[in-house]
Amino acid sequence: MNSAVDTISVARSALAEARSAVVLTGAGVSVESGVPTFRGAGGLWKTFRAEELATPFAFERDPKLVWEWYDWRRQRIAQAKPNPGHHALVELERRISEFLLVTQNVDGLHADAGSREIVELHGSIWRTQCVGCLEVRNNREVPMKSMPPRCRCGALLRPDVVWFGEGLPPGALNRATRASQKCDVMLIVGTSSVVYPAASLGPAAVHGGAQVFEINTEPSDLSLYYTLLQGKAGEVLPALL
Ligand code: BJW
Ligand code: ZN
Repeated sequence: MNSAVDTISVARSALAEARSAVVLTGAGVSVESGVPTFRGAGGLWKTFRAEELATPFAFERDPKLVWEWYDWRRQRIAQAKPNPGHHALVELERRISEFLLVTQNVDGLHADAGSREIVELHGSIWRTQCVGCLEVRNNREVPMKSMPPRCRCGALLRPDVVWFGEGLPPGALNRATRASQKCDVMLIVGTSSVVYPAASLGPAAVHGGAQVFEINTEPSDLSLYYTLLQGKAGEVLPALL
């Protein structure tokens, strides 16, 4: 018997019987849409790692450099369309009465696909926040005309995302944590599970008694706590329906 197919049928049955489910996604779910991941092959921009650019210190030191990275990513994401993995999660939401999609991604592709109950843990690349007056605005300008961009009040604008050392939006983290603690099934899709507190949601679900399945092309840091369905999100997620 093919064990990968077997675990897929176990996951499919668990989802069919679930009253409540949480799906946690990371950069891997958008790879098949052409959006690069942060870590591993293709995870570097120039010679920088995410840990060097996604920080308030990097922005303070060199806002233009940090904006060049975001502008490059915004251009890639602007051309991206949701893939079969994103679409399968829309259908899953339609089938399960209590459903929450928790994403670490800032690309907005889950909403583009039609998912409705979404918690964005790390913000959105399509909003800016003024570091002076703190105003948050939608911003779809691609490429950015002035680098780094400035607010009407004259202060610098930053991407409205969560950088290392910054707190997650408290409402978002609370909602994600509560749902994870009480769900019947959790799917963890396309994340290396190295960034906290997002990575703690899987263990919270295990602790609450949920069946937790991980969908990833490679084992992650926390795979031994979950049932791994190894493969591409765009192929495995549709197979779960
Ligand atoms: C596929 C695939 C396919 C490929 N199909 N799969 C506890 C322990 C240790 C450290 C900490 C801790 N608690 C807090 C920390 C500090 C820190 C942290 O976690 N550091 C670790 C790196 C060590 N966390 C924070 O600072 C957080 N804030 C916080 O905790 O505040 C309170 C506090 C402050 C100060 C001190 C202590 C506490 C904030 C974290 C913010 C993360 N921000 C970023 C940038 C967001 C904006 C942007 O996009 O630019 O979020 S970093 C980056 O990593 C981004 C991502 O959302 C995040 C996670 O990455 P993800 O999604 O997992 O992507 P990859 O690339 O890592 O993995 C892709 C995966 O896909 C791989 O596994 C592939 O195999 C797979 N894959 N193709 C399926 N087709
Ligand atoms: Zn301002």
